[in-house]
Amino acid sequence: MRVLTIIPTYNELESLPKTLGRLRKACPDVDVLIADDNSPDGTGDLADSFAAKDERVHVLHRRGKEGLGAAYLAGFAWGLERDYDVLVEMDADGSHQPEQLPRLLAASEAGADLVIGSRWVPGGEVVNWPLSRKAISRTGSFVSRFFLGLKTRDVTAGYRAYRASTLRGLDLGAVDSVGYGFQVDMTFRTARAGYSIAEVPITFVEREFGVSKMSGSIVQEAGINVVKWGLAARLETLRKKLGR
Ligand SMILES: Nc1nc2c(ncn2[C@@H]2O[C@H](COP(=O)(O)OP(=O)(O)OP(=O)(O)O)[C@@H](O)[C@H]2O)c(=O)[nH]1
Ligand SMILES: [Mg+2]
Repeated sequence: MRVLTIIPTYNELESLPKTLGRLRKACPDVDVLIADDNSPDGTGDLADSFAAKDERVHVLHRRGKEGLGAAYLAGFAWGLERDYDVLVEMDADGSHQPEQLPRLLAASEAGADLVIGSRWVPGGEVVNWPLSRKAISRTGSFVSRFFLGLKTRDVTAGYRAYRASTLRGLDLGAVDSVGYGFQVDMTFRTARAGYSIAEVPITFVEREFGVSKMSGSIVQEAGINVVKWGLAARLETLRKKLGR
């Protein structure tokens, strides 16, 4: 199984070396693609210096800050072109522990079309989050489950392993959400296309360094979209029924 881990970065000068070092140690056979959006702090140059020393590390330089979703879509395209079997999403900030990647990969190898590293299944946990952030995350998953009819417990989670066949089967060109909404959007598309989704418990650790890119507007965008997608899907089902 050829695995590519995509790490999107925007101003992660302090975090990236730690995360990359841990990942290369925990999973030496896994290739890495750093997708940098021309970080003003020079994360892209730092990524280049790692790539120059390590043939398993690659860098995708992007024009400017276009959001997490756009960076992942570009990373998926890069990996699919190169025939990787599994494409992993991992934050640069240490929230997704590289030492737990083998758990995700085991579930992927066992056949799950999408594996989600989940905070909200038994055994999953969050370290260093205030109650307010936990509430936002759990509410986000609850609202998404309710409106989108999903069974997934952690719908907004960003630590994931997609089989290449799953990504190939989705219309990725139609995905235009950024931030939080991207993960919900992708979960919904995966479930609707009939692919299997497995959740494995992870310990999510809040970032130690750098600045959060989470904002009220990202949460708002995600919330509005979830309601929109849910209604559109129900309308489509209804239309099909009436058409018969
Ligand atoms: N390439 C790229 N990466 C991004 C962008 N926005 C965020 N990221 C990266 O995506 C990952 C997750 O972003 P975070 O800022 O940690 O978002 P979060 O996890 O919701 O919030 P905090 O952990 O509280 O900061 C990190 O590796 C970021 O550097 C972007 O516009 N472009
Ligand atoms: Mg983070």
